[in-house]
Amino acid sequence: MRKSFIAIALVAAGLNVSAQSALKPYGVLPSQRQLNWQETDMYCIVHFSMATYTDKEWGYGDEEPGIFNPQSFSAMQIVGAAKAGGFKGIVVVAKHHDGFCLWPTKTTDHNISKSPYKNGKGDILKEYQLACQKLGMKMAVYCSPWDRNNALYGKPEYVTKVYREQLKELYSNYGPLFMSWHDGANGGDGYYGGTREARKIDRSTYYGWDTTWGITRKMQPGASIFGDVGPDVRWVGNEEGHAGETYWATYTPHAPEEGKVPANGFVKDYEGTEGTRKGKFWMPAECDVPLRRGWFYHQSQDGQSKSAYNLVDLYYKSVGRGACLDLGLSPDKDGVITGEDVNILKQFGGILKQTFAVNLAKGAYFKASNIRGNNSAKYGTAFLTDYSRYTYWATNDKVTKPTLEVDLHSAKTFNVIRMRENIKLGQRIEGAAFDAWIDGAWKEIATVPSVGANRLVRLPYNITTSKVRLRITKSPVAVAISDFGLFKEPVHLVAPIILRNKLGEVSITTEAPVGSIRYTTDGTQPTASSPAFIKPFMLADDGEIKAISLDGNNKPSEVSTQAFGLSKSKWQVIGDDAKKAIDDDANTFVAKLTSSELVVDLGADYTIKAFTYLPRQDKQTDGMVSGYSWAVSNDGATWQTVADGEFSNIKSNPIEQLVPLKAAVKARYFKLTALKLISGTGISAAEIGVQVK
Ligand code: FUL
Repeated sequence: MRKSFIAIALVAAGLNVSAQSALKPYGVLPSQRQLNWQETDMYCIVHFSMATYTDKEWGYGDEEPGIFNPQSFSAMQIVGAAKAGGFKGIVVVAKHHDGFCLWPTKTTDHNISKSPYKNGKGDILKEYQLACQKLGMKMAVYCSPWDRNNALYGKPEYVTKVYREQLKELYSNYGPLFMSWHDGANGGDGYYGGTREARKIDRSTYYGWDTTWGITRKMQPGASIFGDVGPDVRWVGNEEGHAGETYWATYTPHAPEEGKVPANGFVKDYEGTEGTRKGKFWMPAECDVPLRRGWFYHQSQDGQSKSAYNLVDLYYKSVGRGACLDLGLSPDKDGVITGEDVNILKQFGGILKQTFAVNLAKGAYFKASNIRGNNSAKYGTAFLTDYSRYTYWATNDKVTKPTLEVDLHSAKTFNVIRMRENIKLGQRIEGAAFDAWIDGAWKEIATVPSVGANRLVRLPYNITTSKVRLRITKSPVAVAISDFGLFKEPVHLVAPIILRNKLGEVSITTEAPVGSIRYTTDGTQPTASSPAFIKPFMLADDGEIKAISLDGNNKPSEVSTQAFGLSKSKWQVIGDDAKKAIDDDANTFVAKLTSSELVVDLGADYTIKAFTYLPRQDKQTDGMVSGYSWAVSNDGATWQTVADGEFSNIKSNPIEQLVPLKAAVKARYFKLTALKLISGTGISAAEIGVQVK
């Protein structure tokens, strides 16, 4: 009698008396090692090996160990630079596709003990391990399955006696490892013990991954295994460093069906960018991207590293969408990160530190439309700002579209919103909106299609308000939100944008008004006393322009750098209409289906030092050149081939390929011939060019 009276009274008071049981997990869930990986947020992958010395992206496997001889290799400098950037670990490329092992392995002679480094007593992996221990950084290894040096590659013994043994050595001597990184570039031509041939393997069966991963699990149980399709961490499908705006940590990978491969050949890669809603596996994405243009150090790419603000942008598009960021670092021939790259990392780390130092929502009054079972002690909003990713605010089972009002007590200015789900209970939310109280009314300022482990909304402008509201707009089940934050990015001066038109005129602009723009054309860093940019100027030859913006107090922005080849204003494409390859517009491209040549008349004789090839930029691969020959002529009739080779890794990282010629050559015509394509027939190109200086 008395009991039911109380119940009626509570219902009348609008309170929920139905006891809510513990919140049920939704869908597939992360393992403990995946949670540990997720919390790493950002780490660096370091490419330093044979290709550093041969100036290539992929070594062929015939490199002499004698050329590996860094004079001042410093694991402390490299790991320290990553740490200053806010990264929490490094993945060491212990063996790249060329097969050279940076540790004294027993599995092959092609290793560091045969190099002059420390008189054959060197062990780069050990040096990294000690540096990581000293600096409190996590360590992981990348051991390329594809080995262009090994005579056994392609036979079962390579997997059982070489590759797995190499992994065992790495696992037993250099742990604890937080990841074991397995890239997907497999099979093709190589040295293979001197046979110099192409070897094809069946990617799905050759490596016997189940057995290999059994070894990883046993010897490094804490290591998350990265592969194109997991099993613990998937590739995001591009080497540009971003996940999809809609991003699911769950994934059902499937290989393209025979005969149904779309023209781009990238079925699973595209799917990796967003993942699969209600996917079969918990398999979050890693976004890998090099800081420089390529993964290895190339002097020709000095001055072209991503700026700190480029990295900030990528951070929001990777970590800010719930994935992890893996930034490529490339020590130079001496064995250290260049001063320029060190500074960029430091600046990037500083910006993030400053941005996330103060959560402006901490101490706010949170008013939730529903709290699970009215049990604030267990499911209340206080957990939103306690810095734990796993304590959370939850709603009743039937409440899937709750709102949360955040009263900041006074006006606060922010441009970043952070929100996290407790992923131990799965990825649940399928849509959320954010409102700000502006001029006496709620105004929607952003929406997101997914949340997961981390969601950062970066507004392009500051909002000043005393009240913010979160609305969950779609969720199949009750929500479990572990974090809510508001932050403000430090103000920065916008670096200028440098462009050259078809006539060869350079103009320099900024997105926002600045005090002045200063520039140089001789490769030196611009300062307040460099020439001011007033009007467009001619740059007919190739060259490098550097520019800065200055505010009213002469405070400089970061430096923009733009390299240009010989101006194409007087060029003509011979044979047919392939003008889009010489229109100085990276977004247009030519795709010839029946001929595999592009021929250009430069209009006059030039002494050519290098040529460039920018593949199509539309994410398609038909006609994309991976093997080339390049010839010159003085009359357009007799040709001399002056270069041939491969554009390594062009499919995954389709950046401009710069090929310096062995000796400069005087010519009026050049011809690029595609000898090998990623897919399709003929040849395609966004731009082709030459350098004459
Ligand atoms: C890819 C490789 O082919 C590239 O050379 C680079 O190592 C990148 C991180 O992974 O699969």
